[in-house]
Amino acid sequence: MKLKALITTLALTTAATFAPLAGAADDYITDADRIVKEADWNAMETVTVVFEEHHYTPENLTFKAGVAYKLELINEGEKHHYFTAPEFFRSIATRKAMVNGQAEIKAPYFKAVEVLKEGGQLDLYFVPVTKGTFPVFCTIDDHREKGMEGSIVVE
Ligand SMILES: [Cu+2]
Repeated sequence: MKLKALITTLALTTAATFAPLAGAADDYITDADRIVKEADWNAMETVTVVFEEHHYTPENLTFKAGVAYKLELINEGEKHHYFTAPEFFRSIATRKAMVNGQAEIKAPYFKAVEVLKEGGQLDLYFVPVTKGTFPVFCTIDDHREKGMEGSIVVE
């Protein structure tokens, strides 16, 4: 999907849900920044996903549009694993990603994140914006075929 089309989708989808956008949005990053700023981070909900060979627990996630979330991605497996969800990552307003309380990454959105084996952890702070069902999977070797996939619902 082209960025322009995504922006239009974001504007149309969010207008009726929780945060009215001022006219036609033409700047994805500005909109995401505003949504992040306006979210109630004191009411943030924490969701944890554990990676192991070869599955996510839980494998299906549900988020509410407009709510502030911390998504903890923890790898308890013996291999590295990906959390690849490009459509989902572009449907949310990302605040930041934090790695083991030691580093923060600020970016408008991600395509995939890799969490390293035996205890690696990445925390993603975001606000779901666009409703829908999005796939998530691991792109390493045959992990997806072995069951390392799931779905993310934004409602
Ligand atoms: Cu994997």
